[in-house]
Amino acid sequence: MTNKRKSSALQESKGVSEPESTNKKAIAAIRNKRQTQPSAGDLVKGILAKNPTALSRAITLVESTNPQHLKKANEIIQKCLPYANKSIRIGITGVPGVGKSTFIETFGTFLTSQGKHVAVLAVDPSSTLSRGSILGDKTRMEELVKNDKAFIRPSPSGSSLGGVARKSRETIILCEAAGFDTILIETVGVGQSETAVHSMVDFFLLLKITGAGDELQGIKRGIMEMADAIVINKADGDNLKNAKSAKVEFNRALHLYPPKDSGWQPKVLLASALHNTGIPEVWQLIEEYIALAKQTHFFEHQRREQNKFWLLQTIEDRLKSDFYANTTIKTELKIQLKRIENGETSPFAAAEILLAMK
Ligand SMILES: Nc1nc2c(ncn2[C@@H]2O[C@H](COP(=O)(O)OP(=O)(O)O)[C@@H](O)[C@H]2O)c(=O)[nH]1
Ligand SMILES: [Mg+2]
Repeated sequence: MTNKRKSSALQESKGVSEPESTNKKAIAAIRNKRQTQPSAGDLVKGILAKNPTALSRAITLVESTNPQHLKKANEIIQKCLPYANKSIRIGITGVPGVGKSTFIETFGTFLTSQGKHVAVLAVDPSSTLSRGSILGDKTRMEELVKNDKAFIRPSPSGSSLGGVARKSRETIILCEAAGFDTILIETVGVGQSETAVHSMVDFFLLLKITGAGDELQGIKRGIMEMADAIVINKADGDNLKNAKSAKVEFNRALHLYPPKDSGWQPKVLLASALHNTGIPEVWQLIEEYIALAKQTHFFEHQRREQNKFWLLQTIEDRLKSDFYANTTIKTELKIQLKRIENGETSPFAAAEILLAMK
């Protein structure tokens, strides 16, 4: 997604990392869309100069399926890495309708008012066709879309969650190199997407709303354990009273879990994304967490562990996609599937045959 109004945005501190003359050339090359493609080096210069077009174009390369584009994307990422990692990455999850997009609009706007530069990404493997929930939700992010200090990118398309998540991870690096110090990643609570997002953020926020009956019902197993904070959204109007009692209930539930590796005790807060209440308190809590995690070095430790995880994940994804893309295997797979249908072979014998093929 490119957004003209946003585009002017990032240029306020252009020329910080590179001499002005080289930047001008690089940016001219980037703008010169119709003719030659800008080189990886030009895009890197543009990103470091906080040029939003360069950032968008590099992200498009990351999201491409063309091997040439991916090669270029890898080169850009490699060059941006030394300038990345200087941000706070926050994951935001919750069931559809809980108010994630509204929350990001209000919270993101608050953060920019504090001088932060906010990049908003989404991990939503279900939105391959619609090009991302954020795009559809732009009405909920009216202010942030126009905001000079914000960059919003919808979910990348991809056939697998692993693919979508890998692209988002690389996009984080590019955003950080472009000077974004706060990364917000929205994820729908479907499939394993929240697990993927949890493994790429420093702080994981679960949004909840109060409903009828047992407040703890309907939470997928494991999500409570991942949360560093639960924000009960829509704590406004007639709902405020219910929200307050839900807070007590969630707090009690959180204490039943074993302590987290970070040593952090997750907290429950009330907020209204729509009426802008409780928002600074959420940021204060995140800052408290980051201070603790940095002091204990858990912060760096977690990022290192996440990098190891993503190395293995990338290998797995690649092996799998290479395997299924192989034409000999494709043909044999059809044959073996047919044989299984006819009861002529076992899944294990068929798998052996396929795995032995190259
Ligand atoms: N009363 C109230 N409504 C809210 C609040 N936050 C979001 N909503 C509404 O809830 C609906 C879903 O919000 P949305 O941000 O799209 O949720 P998402 O699906 O989690 O991204 C919209 O109609 C919002 O206006 C809130 O704090 N209070
Ligand atoms: Mg949304």
